[in-house]
Amino acid sequence: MSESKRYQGIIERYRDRLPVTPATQIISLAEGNTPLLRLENIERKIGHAVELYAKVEGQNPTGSFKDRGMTMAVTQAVMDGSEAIICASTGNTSASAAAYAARAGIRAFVLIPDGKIALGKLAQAMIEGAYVIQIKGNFDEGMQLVKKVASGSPLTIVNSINPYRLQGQKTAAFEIIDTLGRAPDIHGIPVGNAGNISAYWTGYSEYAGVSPATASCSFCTDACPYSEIPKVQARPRMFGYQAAGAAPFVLGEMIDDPDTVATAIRIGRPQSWDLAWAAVHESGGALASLTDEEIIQAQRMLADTEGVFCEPASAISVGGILRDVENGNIPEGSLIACTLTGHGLKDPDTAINQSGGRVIEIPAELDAVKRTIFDNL
Ligand code: AN7
Repeated sequence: MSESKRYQGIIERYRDRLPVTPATQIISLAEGNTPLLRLENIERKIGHAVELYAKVEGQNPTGSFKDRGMTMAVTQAVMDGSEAIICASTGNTSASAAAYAARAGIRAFVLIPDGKIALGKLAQAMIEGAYVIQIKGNFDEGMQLVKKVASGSPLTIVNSINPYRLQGQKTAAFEIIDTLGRAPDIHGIPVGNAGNISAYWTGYSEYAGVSPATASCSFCTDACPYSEIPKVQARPRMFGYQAAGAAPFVLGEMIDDPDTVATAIRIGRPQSWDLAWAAVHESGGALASLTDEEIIQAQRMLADTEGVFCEPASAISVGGILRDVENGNIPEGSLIACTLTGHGLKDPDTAINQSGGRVIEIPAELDAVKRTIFDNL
């Protein structure tokens, strides 16, 4: 097969918009090129005239959007001669870092919070040969430790504070525009460490030919400079959603003990604080929180209405958007894209516990099978 026809990942596809040269040795697992699925059943069900799409990022090589950033960060780390990468992670970053380190033939050290990591993610990091370090603490504590240990060392941090991560992740916005032929009116996205919302905003801004703000906006107030910047039509309004127990943006301040069923976004001290505020304010968007119950309900609805199984942290985008459509914050006629950040199989425990579906146990006899089926037909 001709190499030029084989899909080779986001760096190859968007190399003119990424920090690479012809000499760059790309470390890729053919990430990106994920489906933009129209959620037709949900559209019909809600009875509002909106066009709703999901960018299904669970279909990336390690099952989350992190792969877009990781291909870029690990490619750069190897070009810089780094022999090891390190990250703190609620799970997906560790799975992705481990995979790309394996692909590159370098070491990965991952710090994960005690207990609160979904089983699938742990399995990935372990089988992919990472040094999995479980700390008696949460993600935010892990992040601080990573920064300290990496400082002045040959380790490359591959959390989203590494600017190459956001460069890779911005390609999801490119793909959405390339698929739709235009930018959506609204983009809904989960917010944890806040790298992804910032990356999407960069991507949308680049395609619209404008630079996103880089100045700091440390707090959401009426006097915020970003609220004065005119909205560029070719960019969507960014709607970010957090879990109610881990919603520093909604509270307007960092928090110490985040907690939520959506363990991926159990983060109280987001690293991309200023960039995320800038994205929301520049775009005329909003930040809101959903309860664990609303999150699980959205996860279940996506699965049993559309057949799309995403993890709880991902479902928050669709749950939040539908609530904002319902309460009029999002106008009728809007074209909306939501990012479903990670695959549902990452967290089988939560799916089974919350599914509400029952496994029916019967004897291995024809009569019993018949009765069970025909009673429920
Ligand atoms: C499924 O893996 O932070 O706001 O360490 O796994 O860019 O942090 C994961 C974050 C949303 C939030 N959805 O994205 C990690 C980690 C899923 C995630 C987010 C994460 P950011």
